[in-house]
Amino acid sequence: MQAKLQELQAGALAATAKIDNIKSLEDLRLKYLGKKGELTAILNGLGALSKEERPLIGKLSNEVKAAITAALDQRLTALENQEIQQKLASETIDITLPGRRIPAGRPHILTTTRAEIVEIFSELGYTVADGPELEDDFHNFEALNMPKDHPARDMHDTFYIDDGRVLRTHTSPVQIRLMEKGILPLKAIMPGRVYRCDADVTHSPVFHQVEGLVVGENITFGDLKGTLELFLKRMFGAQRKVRFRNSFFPFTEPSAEVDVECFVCGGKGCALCKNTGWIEILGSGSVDPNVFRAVNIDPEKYTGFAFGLGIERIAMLKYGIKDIRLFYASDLRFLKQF
Ligand code: 2NL
Repeated sequence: MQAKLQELQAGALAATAKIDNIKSLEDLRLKYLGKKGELTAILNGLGALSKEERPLIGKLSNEVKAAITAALDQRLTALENQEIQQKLASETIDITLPGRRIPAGRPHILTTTRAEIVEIFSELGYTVADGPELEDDFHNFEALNMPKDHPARDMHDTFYIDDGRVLRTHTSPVQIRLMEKGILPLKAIMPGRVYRCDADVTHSPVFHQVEGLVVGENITFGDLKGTLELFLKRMFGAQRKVRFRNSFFPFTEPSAEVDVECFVCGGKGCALCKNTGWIEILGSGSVDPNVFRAVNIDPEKYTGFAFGLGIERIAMLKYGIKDIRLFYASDLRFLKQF
């Protein structure tokens, strides 16, 4: 029995030394120390030994068990370390690899164009106002000298809401609301989103306008001309020629449309300016006395001027953009150019 135990220990230690992976080591542990293991069988059989033999073999069996357990544990630690070393060697991180660039966003070209317009008028002392996009008939039309049957309403391609309200067709209703507050004199611009039921390469059902309004005592058409000339030269360059051309709007009298020298041909005549050499850029005029009456401002005491321009139109002319839908298509190839 003694010899058998010593042989078992020698065999176990030799086998342990040869094991080269954790799985096989576990199998080996079961072979000797598991429930049905060889040493376990001997330990279970101690009861059958004689009284003299039992303590001796019992003691020796425990020593053998301790020796095998120690050898297995030691081998396990060695194999685990080896595994970690292999992992470290094969899974190194190459810290010299350049990082992935995070693409930087930028303001939309319409945002930049609006900001440029707002900046110029802010420097001239204008405040910036805004108001609702869902408007009532009074603020969008009636107060602007366009009664129910007025032919100019047709030109606005209005989106009507069931309850009689409309999606504002221009930012003028913001100016009406401002005048209703009755704080005079006033000098303000209203940038904002407007809606018209019309769509082609130069018209979008949703687009953006900036309108301006100045009301005070002794405000003249000369003030309008000086202000808009200064604005257009700041916006398009001091060299660019500007002209005022007689026009009509229901809410201004007299009215003028303002043209600038063609961006493509510089005045010689081309397809863009239809051979006129001029590009229409905004509408303007002296506030019609009927508009003042609608908001309880005395037209005998106060005068004023107003103007309106389309932000998309300005950006299209300035940057040669041929299709208005490009502004809203979120195509990075387009947006990245600005
Ligand atoms: C255009 C023309 C214009 C106005 C807008 C206005 C507002 C009030 C009173 C008088 Cl409250 N006028 N706005 C005046 C003239 C022209 O816009 O072609 N816009 C794109």
